[in-house]
Amino acid sequence: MRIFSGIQPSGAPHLGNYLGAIQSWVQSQNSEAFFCVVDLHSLTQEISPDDLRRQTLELTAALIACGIDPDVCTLFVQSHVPYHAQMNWLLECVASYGELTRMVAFKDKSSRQEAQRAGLLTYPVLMAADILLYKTESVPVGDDQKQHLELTREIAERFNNRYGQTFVVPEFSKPAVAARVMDLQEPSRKMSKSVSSPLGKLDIFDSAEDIEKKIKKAVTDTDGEVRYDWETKPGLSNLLDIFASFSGEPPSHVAERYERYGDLKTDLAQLVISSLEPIAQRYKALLGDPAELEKLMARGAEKAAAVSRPVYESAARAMGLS
Ligand code: ATP
Ligand code: LTN
Repeated sequence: MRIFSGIQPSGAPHLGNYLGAIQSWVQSQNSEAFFCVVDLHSLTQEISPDDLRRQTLELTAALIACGIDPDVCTLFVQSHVPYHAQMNWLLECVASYGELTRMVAFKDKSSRQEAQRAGLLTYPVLMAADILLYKTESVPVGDDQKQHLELTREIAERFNNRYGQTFVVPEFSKPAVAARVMDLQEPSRKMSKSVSSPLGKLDIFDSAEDIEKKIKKAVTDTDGEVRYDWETKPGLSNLLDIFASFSGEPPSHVAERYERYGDLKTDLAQLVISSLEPIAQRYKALLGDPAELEKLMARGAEKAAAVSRPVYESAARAMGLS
């Protein structure tokens, strides 16, 4: 099955990225899987050139530390393969302004930016380009990306109808548990690299002390009963989801074992710390050899370009570009 997914190098991955996306990438990786560090997407937010360069390398190392194996699948950096930006332009002339302004992520992020970058509006078109360039069948992402994927499907179908069969129409795939990890301080909004406060998001490389502190301080409710119920207990249900996706059991079973929030939080902190520790160790070792990482990235870009180039060329030809 051809799989494609991407993640922005806009900071260390947090629990939402890990449980909502990276964990399912690791489980589903095969020779037909493409995973991409989408550095072009990060330019839609303010980021210094040095930070972008460093974070791109760090995220590549983090993905390998989490279990993505560049010998099994293709791991690469978006800007290293020129067809993404080129395909983006073709698809900007297929998508409509109206459908882009309806994207929830655009409305949310543009309301937080003072000088709104045009790239924030066209961001989902670049994402569609990423996906369609690889004839992707399945896109493992968190729940927050569902609307972008629906737009990708719409763009693919419109292109195929207008210019002839060119693209595969991809399917959305999300994890069974923790497809939407919420902010620990504001459980009504998703945990996010760019929006969450330091206490609201738990990064996978946080120290054991920080993990403990953030989980202890996570917002719950005052009724005191441990029960899995997203309607009335979003903060607690979020913690149960996190617990469940690390321990591999249903969240309601976890809830049955606890009577007090404090005990649940203490055990959850220990579980998160012990699960993340080996990843942090592998990450440190990988960053100690940046030349090897650069080599892996170059090999990934070569493999990705070999697949995406003919798809770009057939789309360009179909539109009348000679
Ligand atoms: P930002 O909020 O700053 O745009 P992000 O935290 O959403 O960034 P991305 O790089 O955009 O991070 O997302 C990478 C992957 O992580 C995507 O598949 C996305 O669906 C998933 N993801 C992001 N946040 C969450 C979350 N809170 N819960 C579950 N999955 C998430
Ligand atoms: N928009 C996505 C990141 C992303 C992506 C993709 C995900 C860019 N291109 C292609 C899946 C497939 C996000 O997580 N914010």
